[in-house]
Amino acid sequence: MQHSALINVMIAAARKAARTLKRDFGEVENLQVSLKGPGNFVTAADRKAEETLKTELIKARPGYGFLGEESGTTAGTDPSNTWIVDPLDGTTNFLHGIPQFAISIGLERSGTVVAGVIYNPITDELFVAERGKGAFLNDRRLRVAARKQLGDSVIACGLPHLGRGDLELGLRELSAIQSKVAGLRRFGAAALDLAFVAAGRLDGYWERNLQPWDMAAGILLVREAGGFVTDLDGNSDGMFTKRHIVAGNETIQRELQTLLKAAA
Ligand code: 2AM
Ligand code: CA
Repeated sequence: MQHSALINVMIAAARKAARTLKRDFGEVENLQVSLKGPGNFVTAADRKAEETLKTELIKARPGYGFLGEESGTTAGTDPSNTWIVDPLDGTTNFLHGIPQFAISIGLERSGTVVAGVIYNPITDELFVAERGKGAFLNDRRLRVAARKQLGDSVIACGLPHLGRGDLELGLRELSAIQSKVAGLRRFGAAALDLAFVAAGRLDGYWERNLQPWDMAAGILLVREAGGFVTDLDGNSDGMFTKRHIVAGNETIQRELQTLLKAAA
């Protein structure tokens, strides 16, 4: 598969950071039995992965700005290009030895995400999208699922939990959706949830309280796979400011958005 030079830079950075992340994940699996748990170790793994990504991406494109979950904003000399990076999406899964986590790299150009790479080091699944050029899993072209009935659909969501989010609202949203779908899932890694929508594994997905680095690459993947993404109010460019998202094919996305809006 021939990718652009830009995508090759992103893939190389992701693979490099993934090598240490994968090694650290093996260690985390061993630490589950210790009373203290692997908390500090995971924080260090997360930071190390972001450092690798930042170094590699800035080396390849020196002027670009950088926004990372761990290090925040680093301005570049080129104000129109910014990397939006999550070195470890699905931190809680990683911490518990659950192999559902990923590195997510997006490139925002003049307010639009134009390239995205999401990589799960454990499954070795590499999701890639470039604006106008489609979405791919490893070398296979991706299309969102074609299901038109919510009753046939498997939908993923994020859920409020201890210390995060509005639990009552989360319950209202769940009860609005769960009786209408073939299955509800909660995987815990937003970037992979979006990648799964792009791959047609999930028919739809929604979540609140997300950050731009959780969503940037995934939004492009879904759209390049023919899907639709908006915030929960139905705006197609409000996700980064409102911090919520709903994705799916045209029909399922609209139906989910309408039901969730009514439940809010
Ligand atoms: P993270 O693993 O990088 O923190 C889980 O519902 C999803 O929400 C994950 O993609 C997780 O990303 C994201 N998320 C964003 N902010 C979070 C927070 N403060 N606590 C837990 N998950 C968060
Ligand atoms: Ca994240």
